[in-house]
Amino acid sequence: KQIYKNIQTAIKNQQRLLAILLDPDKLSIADVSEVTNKINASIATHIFVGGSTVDDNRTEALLIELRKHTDLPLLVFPGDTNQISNEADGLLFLSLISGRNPDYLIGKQVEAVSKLRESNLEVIPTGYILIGEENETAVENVSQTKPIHSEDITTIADTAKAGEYLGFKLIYLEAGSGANHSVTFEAIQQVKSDLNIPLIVGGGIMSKEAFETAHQAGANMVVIGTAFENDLEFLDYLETKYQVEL
Ligand code: 1GP
Repeated sequence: KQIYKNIQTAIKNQQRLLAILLDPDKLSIADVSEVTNKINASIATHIFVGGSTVDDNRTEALLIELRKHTDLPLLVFPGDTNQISNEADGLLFLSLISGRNPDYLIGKQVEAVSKLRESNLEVIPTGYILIGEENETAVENVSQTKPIHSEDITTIADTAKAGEYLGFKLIYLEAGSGANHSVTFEAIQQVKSDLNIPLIVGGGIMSKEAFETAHQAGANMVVIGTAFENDLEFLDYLETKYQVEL
């Protein structure tokens, strides 16, 4: 159970982390080899697997295939308890702390326990904060919760800090998959200035500039899904994996 420890070490060494989000509903098993070749050659450090709604068993089948093709840590990023699979290395154990729906704060988590008890997954408690306009994201739809408005930076920062005080090990600022606007520089910076746990930022990161901005604002890990889904060359633009030391 090294994933969280390795994240902390990477941050200490000022390494930028990048997770690629793969949606089992969109990625076919036949394409895994090509997709993982791209990921393995890129600066990606983690693979997240999940989606707001995924048919039963597709997550597990994808994880089994991914494991054949990559050594990167595989983390389930579950939209629901049916996505929990022992074929991953770890699980982001999410609580949607921007919302006020008890099902997504604690209900689903209790439901997940019987599966988790029998698994070897590294369970990483994650405070999940949805940010943006109303009626924009699948997360909002599925969870029936409102996002925190992107300009309400105080509430965003206070929610993240409350997550830290509650004992979450990660905070994840989420603009929603395919969002038109990623989490703003100001929001990330404000959250980070006062947070002592690693910060993940994702949703709508569609360009190298957006990736750089999120890291410069203080994100420790950036998550990219849609941009890579749309264009398998996208990761090539970010940075080369092996930099020449001068
Ligand atoms: C969604 O943060 C992730 O949960 C990634 O979003 O698909 O917009 O990259 P994108």
